[in-house]
Amino acid sequence: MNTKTNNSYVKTILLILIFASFSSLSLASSDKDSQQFYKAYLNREDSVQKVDVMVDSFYFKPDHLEVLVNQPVQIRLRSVTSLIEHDFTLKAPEAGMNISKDIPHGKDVSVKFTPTRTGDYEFYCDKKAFFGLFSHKDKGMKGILRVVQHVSSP
Ligand SMILES: [Cu+2]
Repeated sequence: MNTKTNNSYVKTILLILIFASFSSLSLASSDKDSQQFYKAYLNREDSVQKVDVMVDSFYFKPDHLEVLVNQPVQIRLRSVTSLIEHDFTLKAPEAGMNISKDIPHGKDVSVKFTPTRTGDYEFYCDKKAFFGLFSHKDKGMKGILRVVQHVSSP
């Protein structure tokens, strides 16, 4: 009697796990299909490329950014989270970017840097949640900064 109950319990757990892994797989693939890179706005007066990014648990929006190489970039990170602190981390010193900036909840924080090499660079939130059980990055709080060649203006 007891073994039977245990078996059905195990089966239920297995089904939940299988379903969970399938649903996360399909989510990941649909994300890749709909990748669109948001171009930073180049301010002609100060030659700074500017972009606003919304920050919440657990995402950046937009999370695919495109900027020009060898031009200063300013990302304004606007936290709309009510309790949790996030950060903006981008570790690519070979491309002139070595950023780790805390974003207190509900605050606006700006990061400024100049990418010196083209390519795709991952940025993410390096904070941990639930006593280090998972990272915000694991929950999807990440994105891609695409650095492209300088295009001549028409
Ligand atoms: Cu975070």
